[in-house]
Amino acid sequence: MAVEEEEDGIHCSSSKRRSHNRKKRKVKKKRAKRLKMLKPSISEGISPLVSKYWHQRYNLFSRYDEGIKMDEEGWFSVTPEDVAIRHAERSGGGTIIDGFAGVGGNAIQFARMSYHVVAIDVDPQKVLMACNNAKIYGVKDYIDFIVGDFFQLAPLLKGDVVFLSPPWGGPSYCKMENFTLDLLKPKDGYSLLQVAQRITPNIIMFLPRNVDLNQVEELSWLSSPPLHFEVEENYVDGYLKGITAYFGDTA
Ligand code: MGP
Ligand code: SAH
Repeated sequence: MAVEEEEDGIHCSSSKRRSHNRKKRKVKKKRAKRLKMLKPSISEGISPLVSKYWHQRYNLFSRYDEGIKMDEEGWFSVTPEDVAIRHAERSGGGTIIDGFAGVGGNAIQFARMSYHVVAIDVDPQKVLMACNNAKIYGVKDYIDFIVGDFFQLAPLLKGDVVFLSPPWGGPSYCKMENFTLDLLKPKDGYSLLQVAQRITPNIIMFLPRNVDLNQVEELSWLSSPPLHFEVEENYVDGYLKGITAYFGDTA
């Protein structure tokens, strides 16, 4: 005889309860599966800070699922793939010095256009990740990876274009209403452009969307005569992601 029991405020017999529990388990399983699809897995090393970028992972690297590697700074700093493609298209080619290469977002797109890339990063782990990521895109052989400080290496380098996407001070950069060039790391924008100009006047800088545009234009006046100059807004899925300044022949 079925025993009537009260569970969760619902009256049910033991057989009804079994099927009720089965249904509950199924719903739980489905919910867990859905959450797995929506949430980054802990085994991927995704911190709460990185989670927002993880949701944009295919905009960052369309081949993300093939084994792309990034650390926390890599996640929030990598240039979205479409923007990096744009930078590569506008660079004009030759030998590109990527002074702050990170996990390789830009270097890979320069290399995909068969340009020779010198990819520098001060962090050896980033260079390893960039190298891994370049392998996934099949362009490792176009890139010379160097672990080092761009400011120290610049006087020794030769190249046709210098690409600069330095640290902006972390994701809190956007809290600033007006991002001034002294906030760039490890040195301000003026020092950065001056050092890069020792290599070539053809310079591309990827900067925060809230950057002080008057200051960016002033950078072109560091040279006499002033460098050709142009700025561009870079959107992904309708969202403004950053601003690119083009100097010299890239403008
Ligand atoms: P974001 O503003 O932190 O993200 O970075 P998002 O998703 O636009 O934030 P939202 O909440 O405002 O919508 C946007 C893009 O800027 C990133 O995808 C990176 O390409 C670039 N970026 C962000 N940071 C903090 C850096 C940085 O320090 N250095 C460089 N070179 N690029 C950065
Ligand atoms: N464009 C890159 C992201 C660059 S983030 C991409 O798409 O992946 C900025 C990088 O500058 C970080 O990886 C950081 O390690 C590196 N960096 C900081 N100081 C540096 C220096 N003095 N010389 C070279 N690299 C530096």
